[in-house]
Amino acid sequence: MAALDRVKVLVLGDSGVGKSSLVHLLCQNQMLGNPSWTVGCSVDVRIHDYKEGTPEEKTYYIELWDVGGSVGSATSVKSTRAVFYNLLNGIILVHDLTNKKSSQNLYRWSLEALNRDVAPTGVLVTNGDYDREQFADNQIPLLVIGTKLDQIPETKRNEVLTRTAFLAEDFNAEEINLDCTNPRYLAAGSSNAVKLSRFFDKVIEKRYFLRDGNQIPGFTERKRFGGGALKSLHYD
Ligand SMILES: Nc1nc2c(ncn2[C@@H]2O[C@H](COP(=O)(O)OP(=O)(O)OP(=O)(O)O)[C@@H](O)[C@H]2O)c(=O)[nH]1
Ligand SMILES: [Mg+2]
Repeated sequence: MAALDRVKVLVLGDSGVGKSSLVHLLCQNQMLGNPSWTVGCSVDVRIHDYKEGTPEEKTYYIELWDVGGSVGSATSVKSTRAVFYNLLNGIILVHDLTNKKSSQNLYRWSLEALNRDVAPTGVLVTNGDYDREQFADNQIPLLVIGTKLDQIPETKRNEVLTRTAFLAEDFNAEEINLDCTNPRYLAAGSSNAVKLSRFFDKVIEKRYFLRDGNQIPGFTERKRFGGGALKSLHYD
């Protein structure tokens, strides 16, 4: 591939919520035919036109890091996952609209990736508690995506969508709800496609156009800097 500037976006959420299906849809524009559990992490790339249709238009690679959601929160497992969290520029939080627990767990996923659950010893801790204040100063753009909309009966849609709107508000994020097996939900020009494009623009803008960038150091770098204030690092 030609050398284009790129950004790294993590795709996080519980096992089975549809992360791999979503990434396939985003990068290949089609349904993932034979999904199987993701072990470790797999990366796919989407080409994105930043500020499309304006004089500043420029093409970027969006690396989507699909981190397998299986296994729980044992310290060793979380430390292993932390490898993937280095130098991230954005996070897509994925939850299954038919599974409330997967929505609640997004707080944990985001705190884990944003390194907000690092104990003073530098060990990633298991902590089910979350504090909304912890997102108040977050500089990493977040997008909340609810999957399996097709599995929600019409009669329940309002209730479910009200719940997810509150969730997205907690993260100060836009939300998209869709069926990952149906490319129509991200059709060009649709409101979902516009939200998605706006999110990627924001990620690129923070990474390349704002003075301090938005990358946060990963686990190791943070230790190196003494676990103090977050610093901006460049990874290319
Ligand atoms: N009906 C429906 N099924 C979906 C949707 N999204 C995902 N699925 C199905 O849900 C199952 C799990 O999807 P995956 O994409 O493998 O889930 P994952 O989040 O990558 O799971 P891990 O790799 O284990 O973390 C698959 O059978 C998908 O076809 C959706 O929006 N609607
Ligand atoms: Mg997967």
